[in-house]
Amino acid sequence: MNEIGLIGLAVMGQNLALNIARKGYSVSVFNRTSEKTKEFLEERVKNEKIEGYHDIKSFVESLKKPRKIILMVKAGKPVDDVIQELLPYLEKGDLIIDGGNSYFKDTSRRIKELKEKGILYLGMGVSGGEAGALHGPSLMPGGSIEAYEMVKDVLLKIAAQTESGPCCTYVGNDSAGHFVKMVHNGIEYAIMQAISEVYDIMRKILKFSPEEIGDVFERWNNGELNSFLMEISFKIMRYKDEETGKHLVDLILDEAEQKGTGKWTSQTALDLGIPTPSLSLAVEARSLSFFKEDRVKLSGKVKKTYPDVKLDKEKVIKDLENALLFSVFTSFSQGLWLIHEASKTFEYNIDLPEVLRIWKGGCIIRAKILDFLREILNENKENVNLLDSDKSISFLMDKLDSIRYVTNLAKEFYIPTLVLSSSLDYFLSMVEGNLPANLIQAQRDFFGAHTYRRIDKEGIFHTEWEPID
Ligand code: NBP
Repeated sequence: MNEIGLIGLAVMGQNLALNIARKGYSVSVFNRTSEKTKEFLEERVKNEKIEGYHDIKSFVESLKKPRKIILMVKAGKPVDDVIQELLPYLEKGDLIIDGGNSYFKDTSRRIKELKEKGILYLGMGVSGGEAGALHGPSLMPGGSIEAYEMVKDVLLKIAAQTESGPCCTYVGNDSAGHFVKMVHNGIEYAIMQAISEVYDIMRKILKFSPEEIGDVFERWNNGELNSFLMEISFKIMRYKDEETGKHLVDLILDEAEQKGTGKWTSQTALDLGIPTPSLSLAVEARSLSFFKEDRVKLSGKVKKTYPDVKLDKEKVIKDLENALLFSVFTSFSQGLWLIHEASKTFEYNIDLPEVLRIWKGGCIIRAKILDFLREILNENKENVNLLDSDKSISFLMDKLDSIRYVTNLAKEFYIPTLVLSSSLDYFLSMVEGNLPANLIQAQRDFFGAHTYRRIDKEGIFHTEWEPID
């Protein structure tokens, strides 16, 4: 009898199964296409105690009761299909853990449906890609605490280990785990886009080679910007295509794909009324990139006249570093505010500093700046958008001139900076006591009698702006 079952042997499932087995647990695996199970056992399993099964019944029967089954299949319908296939063989008290990137509302539904059948369910965000899955991912499990307790020991062992402990914690009730993973990915989109915009400026304005940009990125990675995404970016800059000897990044088509988590983050933020412009603009940037043919066609129609300016390259690099830090900080702050709001609305009961702690290792957005963000949150847990702290304001004000300069410079050279600019605009909006929303209210009242409130007296008002007959 094996201790853990795992279904879905694509990149994530294979590596997670090996990780679990290497921590001393016996694992049963199953994959819809049997051939993959065979290949996995032959090619990757050495001394690990992993057994493959080719039908779901014998897979379930190979597990110790109460059974603990991790699903690492494609999000969406495949998860429901697998649950339906498992159900005839499961018993009350068994546990299913969905480790995929499932939409949090699907997870809530599944938790409810399975609870009625006496089956426990955890929705667990897993971040770190294939290397993380093998060597230690960041794990974000959510659901009932009872379900978490059943697999806590395994999860804490397979997660990435940092100075502040394993990168796994009980995130909260219901779909809290998948919600936090979704926002993690939304922040990931924003940071990736901000790095790409900074790269674009160095490439097109400073005329740096990928090699030179790699050197700048590596330098930054040794400072405040230290992070997994910075590290892979400098490695990407130096990578040469074997066939052509050219920098591979220069040969990659500029159409960014997406699987949905970034879009869901923005959609949810709109639903909950929480401003996340940097996260949303990162999704828009990917969508815009996809219209390659139109972009190429239109670029031929626009005559661009570039300013004749002499730039102090070292100063521009320092400004770019500051602008990136500004954007990273504000992206995290938007995402955390969204998690906080969701925690209240859906009664997740999420501990935000704990979320930041488990993002410190294993995951794609692991970064040095998380320590600083945690310090700010620990000072005042009610400070949900992170800006209401002297430390935050002084950090951002230090970089304000830089991000202003960088975004203006980019515009002079016709370079779009959707995330850098929206990070700046987010900050400027949040620190502005008077926004032009008064005019919006007047317009709404003018054409739709939607009413407005006044600054000089209490009450709800409507004005007959002009006779309608
Ligand atoms: P994929 O997301 O590509 O899914 C492939 C797996 O799903 C295969 O095992 C496939 O079986 C199985 N599957 C499908 Br498709 N439809 C099925 C069905 N109807 N019934 C049973 N199994 C079905 O794999 P992945 O990239 O390893 O990701 C797994 C999960 O982890 C996803 O939710 C993903 O979003 C999430 N995730 C991925 C990463 C990453 O870096 N890739 C990182 C973090 C989280 P088959 O072999 O028979 O087709």
